[in-house]
Amino acid sequence: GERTITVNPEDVKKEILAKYPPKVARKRGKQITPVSSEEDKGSLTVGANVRTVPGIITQRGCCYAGCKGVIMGPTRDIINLTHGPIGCGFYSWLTRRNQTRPPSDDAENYMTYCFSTDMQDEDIVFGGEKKLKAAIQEAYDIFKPKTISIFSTCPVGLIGDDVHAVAREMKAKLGINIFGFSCEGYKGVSQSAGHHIANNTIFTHVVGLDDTISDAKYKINLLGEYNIGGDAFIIDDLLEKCGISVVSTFSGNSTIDQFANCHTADLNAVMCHRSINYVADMLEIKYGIPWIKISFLGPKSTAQSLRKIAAYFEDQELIDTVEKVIAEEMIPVEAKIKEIKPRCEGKTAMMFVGGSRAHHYQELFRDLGMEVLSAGYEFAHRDDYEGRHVIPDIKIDADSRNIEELEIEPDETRYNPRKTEAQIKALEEKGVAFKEYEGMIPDMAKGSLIVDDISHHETETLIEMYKPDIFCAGIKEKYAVQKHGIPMKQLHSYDSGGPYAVFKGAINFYEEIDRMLNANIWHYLEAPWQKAPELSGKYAAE
Ligand code: CFM
Ligand code: HCA
Repeated sequence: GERTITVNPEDVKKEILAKYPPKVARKRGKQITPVSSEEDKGSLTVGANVRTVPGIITQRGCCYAGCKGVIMGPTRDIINLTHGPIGCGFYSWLTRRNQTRPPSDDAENYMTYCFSTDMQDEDIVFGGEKKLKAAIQEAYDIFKPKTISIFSTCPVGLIGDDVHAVAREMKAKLGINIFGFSCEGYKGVSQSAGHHIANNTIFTHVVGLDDTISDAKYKINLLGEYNIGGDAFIIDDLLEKCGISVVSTFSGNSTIDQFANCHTADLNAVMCHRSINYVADMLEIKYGIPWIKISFLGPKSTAQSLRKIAAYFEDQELIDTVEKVIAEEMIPVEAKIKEIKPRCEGKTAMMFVGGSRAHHYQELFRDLGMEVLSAGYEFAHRDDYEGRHVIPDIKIDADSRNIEELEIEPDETRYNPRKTEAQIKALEEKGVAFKEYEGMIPDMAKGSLIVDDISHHETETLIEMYKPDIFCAGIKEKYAVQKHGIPMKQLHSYDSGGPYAVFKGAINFYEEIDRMLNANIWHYLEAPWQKAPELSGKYAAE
């Protein structure tokens, strides 16, 4: 449709930066990118994955959240034990809406439990290892789990507790798999560091332990799908309908045995690249399993992803089944768009979420004829904006599972969308594989603004200048945005809604956006001083 945004994104950027001290303005300026013309999009950059300005009120979370909550949280049968004061364990208890479906009532399911060592002053002063051992023993005695994992919180790193030594000792003692994560909250600049630590640890301690190969015909792993609001359930249903088997999902509704067996899949389909690209790369380098980027958000992306998977297997029967399923599933989707689009067309949205959804969800809004005025990630890296992925030129020792070298943070040799054709050719000759991975930039319209690691002040300025019809982010932003009289949809937890993935979920999403945009309540939300500006002085004085 028509993509016309009348606000000048350069003006918005200027207005945002005008309120900052010069040093902060210079730093933030690199992370705020106006899309001023369609032609120049190929040369745009977005500064990302850098330290947040202290005190700026960021959306970001911590390394522990990325490791314990995001990657390991959706696993069902691992006892995830937080080593730290009770707050970290308590506030990460069931706050992410990942779901699970144990095969029977007596199957292991620790999802609803909150395990913590509950460190006290005494443990901080004299060390917490004794308490950690006791907690592991207690969890083992009560639940007899197959696996226990330990998550380090900030004080653990500060006082020097060795969670890995404790894990080794208790593993030998109890004879079950026990491993620790050095995911102290302060590490790195965001949740992103926690994803990397979780990926490396699972690869080191679990992947490859079970070599049983199932006789399913088309075996894939679904990487970076966390079953928020039941998304993974309906993705599984759709894949099953196509005859595609999922060996392991990282990590929605997953079990430890699935991780252990994931290296027997033929293909890795990567949904959220940001959180799980490390596992995808390691599986490719160590086991030769290729990965492709897919997305099951939006009917077009879903269809394209199914076709990509089918094309990989080069099997006409699968290709035909996939086409049949797409044709069938598209009928109610098209009917729903036809019904709802006239009520939403021409309206505008903004989305500031995590490391992939601020891009993936744009398609669902465009289906309704809506334009995205501004978007950004909390903690993604430059490749998630600028695209192109380069497989690292690092080899793994196949026998020892030594992946130490992959601790190296991605740098210019690994991700660099700005490589010249000659540089790409030279790298390809050295055996470095290039992946098709479109970042956010190609989808952003002329006149839009990209903002990485957005702050509260920046959010308010965007709302005032662009006046979006709907705003999408997380729980911390929800009520501040609604006080502007703008409907706010959470794209992390989906509020209480979902699933939104694949064809069926798209229908749910369109209905939800229609309800929110066309609810009358927002028109009543006007403060007295918005009608009569002279009152603002009176209210301020009171
Ligand atoms: Fe990937 Fe996620 Fe996201 Fe993410 Fe997250 Fe999440 Fe998110 Mo919240 S793994 S990057 S760290 S898609 S928890 S399921 S919603 S910020 S955009
Ligand atoms: C996290 C989890 C989170 C938080 C969501 C929110 C999630 O980053 O620790 O702020 O509303 O999706 O649950 O991203």
